[in-house]
Amino acid sequence: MTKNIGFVTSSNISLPLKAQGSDDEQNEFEAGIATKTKFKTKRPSLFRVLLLNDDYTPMEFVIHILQDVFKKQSEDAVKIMLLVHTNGKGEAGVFPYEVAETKVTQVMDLAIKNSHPLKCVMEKQ
Ligand code: TYC
Repeated sequence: MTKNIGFVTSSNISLPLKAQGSDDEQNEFEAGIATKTKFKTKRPSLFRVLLLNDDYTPMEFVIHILQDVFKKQSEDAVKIMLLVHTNGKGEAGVFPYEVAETKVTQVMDLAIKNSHPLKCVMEKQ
């Protein structure tokens, strides 16, 4: 489909410029009216990935998870682990749905493989 987004002017002639657009704009194009489409773009929803505290998972394992899965620097990983330990839960990161889902799966797989009860969940921000 074509739409008019302006005019090319050369001395005394004006030509409509062609671009993608709606039927209305096609008609406007044919009528020689300048229009411009504003395409609506939706930002993807974000999801918080949370680690939950428990009494048995070693602190070192949680720090390792935060570094390996969530790419945290060691000092940040220690801080987050201690926040989870103290408050019961804490944010490991914020991601689009599919990335968050992958991180949760990675954490749960590693926890199970290492026989730790560590839980990881995601929630819409
Ligand atoms: N509470 C655990 C301990 O004292 C440490 C821990 C921290 C476990 C964070 C889980 O998500 C967690 N060993």
